[in-house]
Parts: sequence; structure tokens; C-alpha cells
Amino acid sequence: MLKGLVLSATLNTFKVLCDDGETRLCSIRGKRIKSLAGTYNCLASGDIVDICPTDSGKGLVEGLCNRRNSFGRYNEKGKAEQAIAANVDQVCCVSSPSLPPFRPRFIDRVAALAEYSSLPFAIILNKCDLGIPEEVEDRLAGYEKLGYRVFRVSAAQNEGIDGVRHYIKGKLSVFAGQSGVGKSSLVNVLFPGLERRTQDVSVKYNRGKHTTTMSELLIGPDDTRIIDTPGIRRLALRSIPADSLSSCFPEILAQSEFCALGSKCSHSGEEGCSIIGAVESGKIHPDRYESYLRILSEMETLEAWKRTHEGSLEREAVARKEWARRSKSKDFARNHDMSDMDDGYSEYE
Ligand SMILES: Nc1nc2c(ncn2[C@@H]2O[C@H](COP(=O)(O)OP(=O)(O)O)[C@@H](O)[C@H]2O)c(=O)[nH]1
Ligand SMILES: [Mg+2]
Repeated sequence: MLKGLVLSATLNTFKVLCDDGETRLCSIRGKRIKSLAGTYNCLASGDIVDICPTDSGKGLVEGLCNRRNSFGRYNEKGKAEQAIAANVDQVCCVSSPSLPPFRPRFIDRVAALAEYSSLPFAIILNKCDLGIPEEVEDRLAGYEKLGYRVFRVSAAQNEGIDGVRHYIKGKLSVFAGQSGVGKSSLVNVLFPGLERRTQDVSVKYNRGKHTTTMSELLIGPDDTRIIDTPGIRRLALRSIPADSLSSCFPEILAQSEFCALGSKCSHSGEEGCSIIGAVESGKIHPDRYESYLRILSEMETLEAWKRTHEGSLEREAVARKEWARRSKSKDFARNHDMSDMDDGYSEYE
């Protein structure tokens, strides 16, 4: 049995660097790993696994070592938590000042996820050769004030790269960001010789196309490792409980100790809550607060949906079972036209 590091993962094939130095294409023995039941993809780049080598260049995953942490999102299509990276040391959100446009709300979500896993967070603003508009500089200054590192770079012109190189040296960093911001281009300048595929930003939609279709862990000099991720368009934060969200915004967390309403306060407009005052006095950036409120209301909508539908989903399951049982009986089928029974369930999705 060998230990191995998962470099990339699709639903059922995993590229694993084993500790004998060989990279093997592996599948999972028995098709599933118990501890990950219910998640969208079972293994993620960065996972440490036990491998039993089989044919040359192939192997079977026998087990998964406990994750130190994982970075991921809720996959709307698969309707389950999806780990994009595991066991990372830090999270870097790659952004661009334009092409695709700067999206601070997206950055706020990535930052909140990093905070939730207690991981250091940094912003790499790529494409600085395109110029940095003043409002983007303002926002970046805000992030720096929060203690987040901000790197202004250009992968195309090889500018500002040394700072990033130093920051990621000897660590495992996940590069998250919208598609087209230049994550793969950055990996290419940081790890020359790798030649990751990059692709022109789709001009029509002014947002990137997806070139990188799965996360991939890449290894450079000095034990520096990067997980290059596919462009993320939507980042649903369902893994964070609603009442932990305020602690994922350091400036809200810092002010919440002054909130007269105590730890039960959701800081979303309760009378007597001191957070609004902190927004008004400039201690909390109004736009960060807006991000907080949006994520919170998303979470609360979901919670409310769950509460109102819990009963009806159970009833629905019972009804469906009963329907299946009865429809097996021929008489029943003959007496019932089934053509309009197709899809009364989709409204719950
Ligand atoms: N102007 C400019 N374009 C860049 C820079 N870095 C990457 N690009 C371009 O942006 C597009 C998307 O890059 P890519 O690395 O595939 O982005 P990814 O989807 O985030 O991996 C490509 O056409 C790159 O040539 C940069 O620093 N400046
Ligand atoms: Mg890419």
C-alpha cells in the first residue's frame, strides 16, 4: 500500500502522485468512500489517499486520510457540497480590474470561505497592465485595511510576480476566481515549463470561458504547490451556518463585541444593533456590509425553505412510494391516465 496525493479528480478517475514517485490513474475500490457519502465529487485535489497499485500506471484508492480542511462550494446542479481543494495552506482569490470586470462581491464570498476554514486569504489582482480604475484601488485599499494581502500583478508582462512567488513558496495555495481572470496564465509564469492551457476571454460576454474544467494540483520548485481551479461563476456558501457568517467578516466580528444585543444578533437591522452604527461611521465598508447581508439573506431563505418544506417533502416521499406501489397493480394503471402526472415536483428544486 502506498500513500498518495490527489492531483486531480473527476467523478470516477483520480490522478494520484504516489510516494514512490509515480503518478497513477486510480479509481475507488467499491466505487465510494464512506466518509464522503453525500458530497458531489468524492475526492478533491490535495486529498491524501491510500493507494493499492494494480496494472502499470494504475491503482485503486483504498481510503482517504482525514482532511485538515477543504475549500469548496455548494454545487447547485449536483445539489451537494463539492470540495474543490483539500488540505490547503492558504486561499488566493485571483481577480482582474477589467475583462472580466472586478467583482468585489465574489471576492467577499471567497474571503468568507477562507475565514470559515481559518485559512490566510490574499487577493491577486492580475491584468494590471490594463490599468486599475480608482474605484478598484479604493476597494483594494479596503481589503488591505482588513489585513488581507493584495498583489498587483500582470502575468502577461511578468510584473509583480516575485511578491506572489515569495508568498506561496513552500505552501499549498488554492487559486480561486472567475473564469478568464488569468489563473492558468499566472501558474504558467510562476511555474515556467508547465504550460497550462489558457484561453482568450470571450469578448461577446465580457467574461471568461471555461478552459480549465477541473481543479488540478501543480507542483513547482521549493515544494510550492498550487491548485488551479476551474472558473467559478456562482459561489453558494451553504457550508457556513448562518449564525457563523458574521465571524467570517473580520470587521463585523471585531465590532460585534460592542453589539448590545450579544451573540444572538444577526446584525441585519435589529433595533439596538451597533453594527449599522459602525457602517455609518465608516468602521465597516458599506459594500462589505451589503455582501454580508446578501449572503445572510440567501442562507436564511434557504433555512426558511427547508423549514416550510420539510414536512411536505416527507409527505411527498410517502405519496411517491404509494404511487409506485399502486401503479404496479394493473387495474390501477388502467383506471388512471398517467400522462399529466409527470412533473409536479420540479417546483421544489
Ligand atoms: N492583458 C492581460 N491579459 C492576460 C493576463 N493574464 C492572462 N491574460 C489573458 O486572459 C485570458 C484568460 O487567461 P487564463 O489564464 O486562461 O484565465 P483563467 O480562466 O483564470 O485560467 C487569456 O487570453 C490570457 O492571455 C494579463 O496579465 N494581462
Ligand atoms: Mg484556467
